[in-house]
Amino acid sequence: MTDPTPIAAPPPAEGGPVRGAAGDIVLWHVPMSRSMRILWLLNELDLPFALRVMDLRSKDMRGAEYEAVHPVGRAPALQIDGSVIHESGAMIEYLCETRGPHLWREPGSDGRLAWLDWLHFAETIGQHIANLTQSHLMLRDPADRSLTVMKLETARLARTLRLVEGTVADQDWLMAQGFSGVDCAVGWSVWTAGRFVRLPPALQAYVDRCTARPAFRAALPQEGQPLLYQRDFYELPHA
Ligand SMILES: N[C@@H](CCC(=O)N[C@@H](CS)C(=O)NCC(=O)O)C(=O)O
Repeated sequence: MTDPTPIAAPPPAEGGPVRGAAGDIVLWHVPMSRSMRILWLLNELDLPFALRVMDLRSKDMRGAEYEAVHPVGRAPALQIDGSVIHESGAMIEYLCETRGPHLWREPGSDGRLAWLDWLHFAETIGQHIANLTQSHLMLRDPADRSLTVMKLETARLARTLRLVEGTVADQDWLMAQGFSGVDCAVGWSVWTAGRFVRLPPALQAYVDRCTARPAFRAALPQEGQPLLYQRDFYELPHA
């Protein structure tokens, strides 16, 4: 990672998306959120980039500066090659395609289908994480939470993990040939899912392999950055 100092966002192009200088990569990042997938991958690829850190609980993501980059106000956003990508899966695919073919599976290649499936399946896991994060952490008044929905989402999250477990029980990484970009997508999902469900041994071992990677560790929140999750585990509230 190069200079982590915040840099000014490029001004909005007239009538079009925000455009940075070609060659500049800027990641808009909420520590521990889905944007960690991208920070991890950028570190794996050892690419130069600038990091803009935001706090999900502050007005950072609703301010005019970020609105010019991501009008929907979600994280991550990746400014790259004079354009903006607004979806973490698309960022992983584009970064691997253009900067890390060894972590990609190109169309027509062996493993392409599985690689693509894992990339998108990361968000099947991610949607339940988002729902549980909202219920456990974001709602100010606990009375607004639905225990039924929380139980359902916890069970649905646990079920999604079975697909990953079935694969990483027999091999270290999602692709039999070794670590690839989809491990950044799914690995973050499983690591975060572990705050809401107890991971079975094969999944915990997979998470341990992910977290042992220097590039993963470099993507963890740095001193003074806001923590999205304050607890290792969020128990379901009692009825
Ligand atoms: N599918 C999108 C989801 C983006 C997303 O919803 N990110 C969350 C953080 S993990 C967010 O920005 N939440 C704020 C909000 O929903 O207002 C992706 O993977 O990039």
